[in-house]
Amino acid sequence: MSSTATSPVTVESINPKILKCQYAVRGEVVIHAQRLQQELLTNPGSHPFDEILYCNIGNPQSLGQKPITFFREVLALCDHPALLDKDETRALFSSDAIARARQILGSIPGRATGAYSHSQGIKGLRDAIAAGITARDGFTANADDIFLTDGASPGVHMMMQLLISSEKDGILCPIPQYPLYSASIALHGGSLVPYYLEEATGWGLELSEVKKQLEDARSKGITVRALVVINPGNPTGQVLAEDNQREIVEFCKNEGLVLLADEVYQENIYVEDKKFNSFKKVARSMGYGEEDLPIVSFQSVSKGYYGECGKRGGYMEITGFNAAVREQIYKVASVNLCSNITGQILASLIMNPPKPGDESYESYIKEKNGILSSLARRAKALEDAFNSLEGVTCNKAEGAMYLFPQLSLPQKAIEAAKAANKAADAFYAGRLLEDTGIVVVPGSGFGQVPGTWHFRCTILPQEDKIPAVISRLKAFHESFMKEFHD
Ligand code: DCS
Repeated sequence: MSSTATSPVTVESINPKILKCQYAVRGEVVIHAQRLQQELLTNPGSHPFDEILYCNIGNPQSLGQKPITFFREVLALCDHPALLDKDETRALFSSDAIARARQILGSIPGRATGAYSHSQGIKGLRDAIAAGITARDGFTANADDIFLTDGASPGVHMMMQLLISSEKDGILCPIPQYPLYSASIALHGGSLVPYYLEEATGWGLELSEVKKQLEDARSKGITVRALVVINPGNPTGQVLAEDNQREIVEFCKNEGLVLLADEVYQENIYVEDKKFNSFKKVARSMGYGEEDLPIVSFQSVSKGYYGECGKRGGYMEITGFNAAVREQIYKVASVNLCSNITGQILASLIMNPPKPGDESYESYIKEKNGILSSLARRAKALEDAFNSLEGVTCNKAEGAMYLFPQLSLPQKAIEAAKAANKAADAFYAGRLLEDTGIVVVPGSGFGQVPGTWHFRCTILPQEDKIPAVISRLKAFHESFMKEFHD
């Protein structure tokens, strides 16, 4: 089909909400990187680097992180149950993986991992997840509150779909934010009500700012329905203190807001003085029950030390909605039939890893701690490197998988960006890519205080590659600053 004039579908005729939706994590810089990668393949030596290093996306296994053995053993056995009847299996798989696979298969009707499940997910797996949450929080979780999803993303979309009827419905979101939120709000036709995280206090969440933005939105006739909190933060990496979380819970309760708690980085904390607390736990420890406020917690198999992004597993735990609303949420889940079963099994495993005394426990802990301590070292090395550059300041990555340094760029660079019709940070990211093969995401993709420039860089390249990444970054930055010196 070449004639666009007669095409029944044109960019002008498709849903304008799709045109409005943006997702920079796989945006222009990344598309350019893929082009360069192709050029390197067909014409080696055509660029000043021999590989593209994707620091744009939190996709650990794509950069060489190994999966956790126990999780994969259980998945393999569940997917091919005939292995359980073979003698060799006992030599190849750990006894607790075999026992877990048997237990999981026993909870799946007909042991059929190729069958659709209940639309919230297999009941036995939801029981296991609820038990994992109870052990984590010290407050009872309920399997009926768990909705298993293909990664956290579909859960977020489902909640936006539930809460947004028109642009009069607003969702309070942190800025900078992970652009799933802005994209999903745009797709569902709502209004993003921004609250700015304070960079000077390590990306602090100031309640006075949230209040101000809520009032401002209300004065414009927007009904604010929910508050999104990403903890630990993406792209900002901060971990909220419990006092701060209490204030947020209190605020949501008083203002009648749904608290959408994105807790996918709950295992990614790299500093001794910070600890993960789920919002539900904080609310319950304040004495608030289900009836006091609705809370949705999102969790994913893509993050943590497991990084199983491609398996598409996750769940949302929904509390504080009345029965009639829950029925509607269930109905929407049932339109999608169910999430994939491998992802469901994995979600139950990350919430119930091996325990002391299990055959896998020692090797599991070694793998887990190895990954987390390496991530902490990589975060610190990159943070120090960014802070050593002229005109760059970078907050600590207390958690998550990213650094979000601020760039003070010379006026000439800002003008050159304008002349190229680009935001200054997109211009910088484009030049970084062309000079070094390193792919980062410009700050504009996450939102930032107007007039400030940032980029997001993951901490995920394997540890032995970090020195080379740092020296390439440094050399590029120095020559960029020299080129555009005022
Ligand atoms: N919430 C946050 C805060 C995330 O960072 C991500 C993914 C998700 C939800 C959804 O992930 P899943 O659907 O895989 O569970 N993070 C993206 C990012 O910033 N880089 O890689 C993906």
